[in-house]
Amino acid sequence: TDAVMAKWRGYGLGQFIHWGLYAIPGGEWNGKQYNGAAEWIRSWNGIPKSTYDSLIYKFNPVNFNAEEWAATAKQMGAKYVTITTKHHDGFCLWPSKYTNYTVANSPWKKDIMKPLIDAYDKQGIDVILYFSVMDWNHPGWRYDIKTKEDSIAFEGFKQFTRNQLLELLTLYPTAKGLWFDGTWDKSWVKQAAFADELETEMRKLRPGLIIGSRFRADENGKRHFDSNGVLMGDYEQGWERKIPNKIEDVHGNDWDCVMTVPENQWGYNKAWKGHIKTTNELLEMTAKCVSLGGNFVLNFGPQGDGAIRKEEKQLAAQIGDWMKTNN
Ligand code: JFZ
Repeated sequence: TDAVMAKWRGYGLGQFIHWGLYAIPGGEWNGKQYNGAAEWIRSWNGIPKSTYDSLIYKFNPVNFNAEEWAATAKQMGAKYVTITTKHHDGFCLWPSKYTNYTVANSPWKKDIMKPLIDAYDKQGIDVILYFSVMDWNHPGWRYDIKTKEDSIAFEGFKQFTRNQLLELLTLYPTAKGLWFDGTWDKSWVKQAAFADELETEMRKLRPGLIIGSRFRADENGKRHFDSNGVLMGDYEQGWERKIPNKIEDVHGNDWDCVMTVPENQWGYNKAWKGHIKTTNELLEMTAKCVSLGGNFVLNFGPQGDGAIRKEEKQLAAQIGDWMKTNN
């Protein structure tokens, strides 16, 4: 892990990819533009589970080109990429054998993670797997555990989570680490002992694996330190759309800052909402993060058809031009 982290510290700029079924509606439902992060459309828009889940039958990204995604990251000067293997909706971009809710059962049929990881590997760009523990598709997932029935269901969910993580680490051995999300619910926060066990298992299976601190996030989604104030994870995942002001703010920890181009949109949104950050603003953020010892990870939300929107391609090219001349 030390050697992998030594390399991680030198990344500087990274690319984040949010891609899944939510890219198909792209922030719009029944002709109405919805006011929230596009990847949360099912939840905030009150879309019935069965209606949302049937988006799987529309997942057929004919313009998906893994080489092009990796080339865009390369052009931007990104040294690593974090890709959503599964976001909160539970849809898996890999053919997991632990659920039917995967690419394998979409019209596309094929694995998305494998060609992506191969393409990024070929460009020399390291891959980190984003994984949401919260899973709106799984029958055993709970916000909170109140009844005996809840706890039985949640035990099944824990095994499912364990199986999926070990599956990912087995299927994609070149991935360097994990970026966790959806760990803030009461149900998960109370599973510290299980998380310890699972962490040991993951590290045994994949020596050198790096694990983000949000694996242990508390109920407020805050960065998680143990009772001695030691960060629980190899790097701090707490800098979300915000940048530390001074070096003291990071308490000597490794950290990454993940950032959106519009205000708070991670998945593809047809409408580019709120203030759209300019290339200069993004470069300034990159420089600030790097000067404070962190990595800056810029989010891309590819379209439902698999293409990268032109605004993002343009940003990647402009950032890349600056990176080339200013290293
Ligand atoms: C989460 C997701 O809900 C969101 O869709 C996206 O994937 C983002 C990268 O992560 O959103 C969060 C999680 C934690 C905080 C804020 C937004 N936080 O700790 O402030």
